[in-house]
Order: sequence, then structure tokens, then C-alpha cells
Amino acid sequence: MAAYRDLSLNQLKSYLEEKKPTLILFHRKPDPDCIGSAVALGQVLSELGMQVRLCGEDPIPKRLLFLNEGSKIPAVIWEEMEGKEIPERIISVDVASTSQLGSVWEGLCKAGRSVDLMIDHHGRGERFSDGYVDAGAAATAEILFDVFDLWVKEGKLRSIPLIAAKALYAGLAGDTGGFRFSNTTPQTMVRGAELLRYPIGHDEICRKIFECKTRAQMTAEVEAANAIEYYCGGKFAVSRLSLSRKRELGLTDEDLGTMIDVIRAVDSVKVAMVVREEEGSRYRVSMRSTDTVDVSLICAEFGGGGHARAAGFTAELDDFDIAFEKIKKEIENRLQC
Ligand SMILES: [Mn+2]
Repeated sequence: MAAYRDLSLNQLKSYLEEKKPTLILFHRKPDPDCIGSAVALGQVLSELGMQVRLCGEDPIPKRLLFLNEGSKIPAVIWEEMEGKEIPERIISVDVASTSQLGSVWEGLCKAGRSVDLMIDHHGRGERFSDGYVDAGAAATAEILFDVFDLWVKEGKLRSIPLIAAKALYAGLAGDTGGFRFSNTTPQTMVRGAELLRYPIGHDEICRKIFECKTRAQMTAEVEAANAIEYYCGGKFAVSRLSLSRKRELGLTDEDLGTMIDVIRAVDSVKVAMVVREEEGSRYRVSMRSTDTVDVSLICAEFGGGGHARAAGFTAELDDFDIAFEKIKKEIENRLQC
């Protein structure tokens, strides 16, 4: 395996100061942190006189489009890059593995290119370029805040552009569940507080991220609640959504992201899991832990990853029940039930 370089914060800052046309990549199934980080970095680099473009396998989801509102930075999916010149510098934000880049990674490989720098906060994952990876940061947005803050203090930037400040706050709030999750540190709050000095409208940001849902999303949450199965005396809870049921309910992937939150909310639950059947015997599994069980270790066994308390994997399995029995046994061992 190639040895990749770990940059210091100052090296990261200098690297970003190099005036180069830049492609900023975010991960598939985008969340507020990856979109917020991409938008914020894009906005600031463009303010510093660089040409920027954002790109991911999936487009920015409708519910997060407000983060890029008012920005002139184009956000495209990889297909729209096809045939166009790929910018000189490629930076990924909030991406822990190449599989999270999906078709973007495949396209880059085909074009003989790769990622030049990864900026991320996932402790477990797969290094695929030089990078700045701080597993102690609750969000990638925290890392970018530090860089922008240095630029402001040095006078390179008059202030953090409002669009970027909003986007960073969304990233911080998103990955900490509104500053509630265990990953929230004193530094997270300090950075959040600094961003509140800007007229970002944090109440509206949080309402859009956490409270607003589409009717389809509500349908998916109701389905998650109705389909709950309890194991291990209620400590382990699972909801499954078959492909046929998903079609019957008229749901798309974008509607399903919060199903896991419904299950996690049950008071007895220490480990929550949502299993979504996809085309071609593929299964997409999300796991959450409210206790000491490190679900990223379990997901890693199936080629996935994430954080100790929030992880997932997608796998092609002939028989999901075999995998499920294995997962269940591991969780039962870890929860001692
Ligand atoms: Mn993140």
C-alpha cells in the first residue's frame, strides 16, 4: 500500500492557498457535513480567486439544496464531468473510502487521475491520498473552520463568507445531531459559537436539517416503527424494508435516511439497525449504537465502516439471514445477552 502523507494544519492551509482550479468531491448519499464542507470550501477558494466545482456520485439532495443557495459554484454529478477537462487539483471532503466516492472514483481512475488530498474526520476508513484526517473532529466542517479562521486572522480573508459560515454550521450541527451526540467536544461548541457571530440563522438551518421531512420520509419512518423486531430483551432492534415494500410505498432512497432514528429512539435499544434490500440481492445496512458497542467494527467485517456509534455497509448477499445471524450473535456477545 502506498504511504500517504499526513499534513499538519499549517501544511493543509498552505496547500489550499495554492491557486489552482479545484474539484471538490463529496460522498454518496450526501449528508449536511459533506455538502456543508464542500460548499464552504468551494465558496472560500472561489473568494480567494480560484475556479471551483463540486462533484459527487449523487446530486445535492433536495433537502440540502438550501446550503448552496446564492452560491455561484456549480455542483455536478460525475456524468456531467464526462468529456470535460478535470480540474488540476482534486480534494475530497468528509470521504472515508473510495467506495464512498462510487462512480466518481471509477471515473477518475478511468481518466488516470486520483484524489490529491482528502480532508476528513473518520477514524476508520481507507486512506486513498495524502490528507488531513482528524478523528477527534466531530465534523469535517470543524477542520475547515480552523483553516478559514487562520486566514481571517492573517487577513487573507476579510471574514468567512456568509454562505460558508452557514454551510459549516450545518456540517457541525448535522454530524453532532444538533450538538447532542457524544462526539461533541468543547472545541465543537467554540467553533459553533464563533459561527454564530455571523447572521447565519442557525434556528432555520437546524429546522431544515432536523425537523423538516417530506411526506415520503414520514411514510418511511412509520414503516420503520411498524416493522420493528426486538432481540436481546429489547436491546437490539431491527427494521427491514424489502424492495417490494419500498416500491409498494412509493419510496426512493432519499426518503429512507431517518428510519434508523425512529428505532434508535426506543428507550431499551442499545443497538439499532435498518436493513434495506436493493436491486440485485444487495443490502444496505445502517447501524447505530447508544451504548458501548462499536458498530463500525461489525460493519467493517462486511466491507463497510463509519464511526463507533454510527456505521453502515452495503453488501451483495445471497442470503441475508446468514449475515443477520452473524451480526446478531456478535451484538448479543457484546451486549452480554
Ligand atoms: Mn462528517
